[in-house]
This record gives sequence, C-alpha cells and structure tokens, in this order.
Amino acid sequence: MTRGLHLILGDQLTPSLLDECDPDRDVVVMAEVRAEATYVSHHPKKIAFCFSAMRHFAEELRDDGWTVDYTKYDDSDAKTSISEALEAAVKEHDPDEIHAVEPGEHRLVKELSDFKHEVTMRQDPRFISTAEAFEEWADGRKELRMEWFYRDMRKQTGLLMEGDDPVGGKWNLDGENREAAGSDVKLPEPRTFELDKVTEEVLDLVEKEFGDNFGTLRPFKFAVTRNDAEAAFDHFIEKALPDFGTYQDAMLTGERFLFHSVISPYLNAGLLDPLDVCRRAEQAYHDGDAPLNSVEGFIRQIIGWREYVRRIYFHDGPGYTKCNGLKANRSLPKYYWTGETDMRCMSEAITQTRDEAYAHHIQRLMITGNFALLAGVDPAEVHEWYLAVYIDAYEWVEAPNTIGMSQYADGGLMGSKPYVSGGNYINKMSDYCKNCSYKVSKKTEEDACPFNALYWHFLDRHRKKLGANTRLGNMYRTWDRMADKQEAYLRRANDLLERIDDL
Ligand code: FAD
Ligand code: DLZ
Ligand code: SF4
Repeated sequence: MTRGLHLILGDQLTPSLLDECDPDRDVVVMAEVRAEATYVSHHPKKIAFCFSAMRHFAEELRDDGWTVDYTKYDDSDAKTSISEALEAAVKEHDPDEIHAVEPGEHRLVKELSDFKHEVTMRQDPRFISTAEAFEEWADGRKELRMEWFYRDMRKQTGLLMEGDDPVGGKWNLDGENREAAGSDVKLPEPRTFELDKVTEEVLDLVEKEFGDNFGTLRPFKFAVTRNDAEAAFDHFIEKALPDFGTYQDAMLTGERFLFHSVISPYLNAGLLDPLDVCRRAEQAYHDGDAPLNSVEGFIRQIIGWREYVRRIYFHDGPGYTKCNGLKANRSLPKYYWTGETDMRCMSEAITQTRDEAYAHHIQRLMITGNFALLAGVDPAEVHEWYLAVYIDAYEWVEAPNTIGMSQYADGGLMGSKPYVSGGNYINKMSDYCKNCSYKVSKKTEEDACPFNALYWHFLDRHRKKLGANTRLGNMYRTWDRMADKQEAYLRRANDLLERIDDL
C-alpha cells in the first residue's frame, strides 16, 4: 500500500483538500512553526486565530479517523520551519509520496519546491478561477481590469444571472453603494464567540511569545471552527447584508464593523467556502431578504476582487512586492504603529486595527493607504505593515491590494488611476473630521487638513507619470486653474512632509 504524507498549512483548514487522500493510509502533517509565526511581526490576534483554528481542525480530522502528525509551537520537539517539520515527519512515517496543496505565498512555494524530497503540489480547489484560465484571459490584454474578469466569473458561476444577462440588467451596482452613515442608522452588533480551553491555551502561548508585537490580543472574539464561522456568516446574512451595499464605503467614529461581514479571516483560512457564501447571499436576494445592490456588491467582492487578486499575485510572480513605480522612498510614519496622531481619521483607523486586527476596505484604502501614497511612503514598508497588522493578511491577497490597488506601485496594472483623495472625500464618507484638530475646510493654513495640500503635491510631483491619465484630466485642469495658489499648497505640503512623523 502506498503511504502518503499530506501537508496542511495554517490557511488550508478545509476538509475537501484531503479528498484525494485516504485516512486508512495517509498521514496529515500540521505544524506551528517559528518561521511562519515570524516572517512578519504578525498581530497577536492573527497568530492566535491561526494556531487555535489549526488545533481545532486537527481535532476534527482525528475525530473523522485521520492520523494527524501535529507539532505545537511550544512542544519540546517544536520545529522552526515547515520544511523542518516535513523532514521530521518523513523520518517518522517513511512515506512513499508527499503531497500538498499549493501555498498562497511565493515564499512557501519555493520552500516546498526546494525541499529535499519531491512534494507533489495540487491546485487549490477553493478558488473558482484557475491560473490557466486567467493566463488565457490575460494573454494579449493591455490592461487586466477587474470589471471584465468579474463579468466572466458571473457567467462562469451563474451567480445573479438570467441566461446571459445580469439579474436586474446591470453588472455592477457600485453607484448605489456610496451612502454615508448618519448617527440615526441602526447598526447590527457583530457576532462574537466565547473562548474554549483550546483557544485559552493558545492565547496564553501567544501572550508569552508574541506579547510585544503590535496589537491587542484580548478580548479575542473570533470564530476558530467551521461551525462558528458558519454561525458568524448566518448572522451577517440576517442582520447586515440588507444594508451592506448602501453603507459599504461609510466610516463612523467608534463603529468598527458597520455592515461588513468580517468573514475574510474565515474565507482565507478555509473555514468558509467562497462559492457557498455567494450562493447563500444570492438566495437571500431571491427570498426577498436583501436588495440587489447589497447582494451584487457582496458577490463582486468575492468572485470579483478576491479571485482577481489571487490571480494577479501568481500572474505577476515574486517580484511584485518589490514594485515601486512612483519611486516612493519615505519611511512609514511612526504613528502607523501607535495611532498617536492628531489626524482623527488616521488615529481611528490605526487604533481599531491595533485593537481588532481589522479595518474595513475603505479605511484600508482611503485612510491609511491614501495617506501613505500621498506622503510618498516606500511601498515595501506599506506592504509589510498591511501584511503584519490584519487578521486576514496573507501575501496573495494583501500584496495586490497594497502594492497594486492602494499604492499604485505596479505602474497601473491593477488600477486605472491611483486611489488618492483630499480631506473632502473623507469628510463626505465619515464623521471623523468633526472631531479632528485639523480643519477639513482649510487648505494651506497651519491647522488645515494635511490630506488637502498633500493631495495637490502628489499630483504635481507625479505629473510626468500621471499627467496623461485621462481619469485624472479634470484634477490636473483644476490644479492648472489654481496657479495663484499653487505655491502656498506646495509650501504647506513640503512643510508637512518635513515633519511627517509629528502630524
Ligand atoms: P466585506 O466588506 O464584508 O467583503 C466581503 C468579502 O469580500 C471579504 O471578506 C473579502 O473576502 C472579499 N473582499 C472584499 N474586498 C476585497 C479585495 N479588495 N480583495 C480581496 N478580497 C476582497 N483582504 C484580505 O482578505 N486580506 C488582506 O490582507 C487584505 N489587505 C488589504 C490591504 C489593502 C491596502 C486594501 C485596500 C484592502 C485589503 N484587503 C485585504 C481587502 C479588504 O479590505 C478586506 O478583504 C475586507 O476589508 C475584509 O473585511 P470583511 O470580511 O468585513 O469584508
Ligand atoms: C499565518 C501563519 C502563522 C502565523 N503560523 C503558521 C504556522 O505556524 N504553521 C502553518 O502551517 N501556517 C501558519 N500560518 C499560515 C501560513 O503562513 C500560510 O500558509 C502562508 O502564509 C501561505 O498562505
Ligand atoms: Fe482626516 Fe483631515 Fe478629516 Fe482630520 S480633517 S479627520 S486629517 S480628513
């Protein structure tokens, strides 16, 4: 009988990945290792989530009859890396073959390809798109726009389709999804979970080993099992999906989740299935429980954006994280690690990131990302920050979002224009400016909102690269009409840039 070893990584907690294996024959290898826990300074909640979910998953596999060779981080024979753990398992079980599902990071793909025994790599079946189909789609295209990819995914999955046409006649209802949330909007309470013994033990371990990392470990309220992740998603469908679309871009002081699903950690670790959650959202639409703008918006994030960034990451290869198309070289301001800044929008986004290991998309894109781009921060530093501080961060999804979408460092491969804005956009979509020491209505004065002058400085300093971009044409024309004010804007921005750590 051929005996196999199958490696399961911390973000591969999906039973169907073992469909080609046999519990009577094969051994599953799982390991909590230093290399994975330290390749960036992960938020303690992310490490706790990963280790606890791994331990629960291993238990479920054992209950289902699998043999699991599991090494805990603090075992006396703990291993430093995945390959060391695999090597120890090879010695122990003397397998005829070793298999794994392709990891979600080039770093680990290389580690497994370099492993001294052959590892047969299987495609990750949890994604709807495939690398081959994407390469075919991308071949010969000048621009790889998400919108076209998304329409193909709608056709392929049949989600929200009536024959060859989109339900409701439009592919994308983003135009209806830009409302600000007033204080009268009734927000749902997010679903939270009690700690069990396994998670308690993991929290003690993480506190001891990673207590100095940026981020608050307790309270820890995330789901760590498939059943609880399903319960969190059911709660979202019932309480938040109906308003998800309308308030998707809204931000409110102290309201950290609004109508967002907070399922990215579960999807990315394999506790929830992307196609299944989309089908359930679609059902809510057909049952009359959620409107089309919410359901289309939600499904687009998953079969559109999420699938698309997965493909961009592997399409572009390991060099992607080094892209620096705008040659930005400033260091990341210190308040990204403390939240101590007078810019209210930034302190809100960063302190909630510290406390929750979570911020929603517009906070990541239009607050912390926007500021880093306007300030000319080195995209590699921005990338490292995003990879470290969020519970859902794995390089395949984080890097295209940061390097491509947020920092425009890939030269416009992902986005047709940089996502930059002055304070007006933030004021329109949030209540942050009301409680800020800076004045959003002021432009160049000492107490003027820093985003305002930095915005014009950004456009001005990148004119050579961006001036011909038709989507920025209006903004450049406005800038040209402001000839008498340009000097004051640039002076103010240069002053801000000189003391960027002290804002
Ligand atoms: P919801 O708003 O409820 O959306 C539903 C789901 O759609 C999410 O759970 C997620 O799986 C998917 N989704 C939405 N937007 C995106 C997107 N742009 N790319 C991929 N999937 C998307 N997402 C991550 O999962 N991991 C990351 O490390 C990550 N880093 C990001 C870095 C930057 C700079 C930016 C701008 C975005 C990043 N995102 C990342 C995308 C997005 O912000 C998160 O997926 C989302 O905030 C997760 O919260 P949610 O589950 O409440 O999402
Ligand atoms: C994120 C993470 C952490 C913190 N620790 C482990 C670990 O100890 N063992 C493991 O197998 N996986 C871990 N992971 C997830 C991996 O880093 C993840 O599989 C890669 O980032 C590939 O996406
Ligand atoms: Fe942010 Fe400017 Fe508004 Fe202050 S005034 S919260 S810095 S956008």
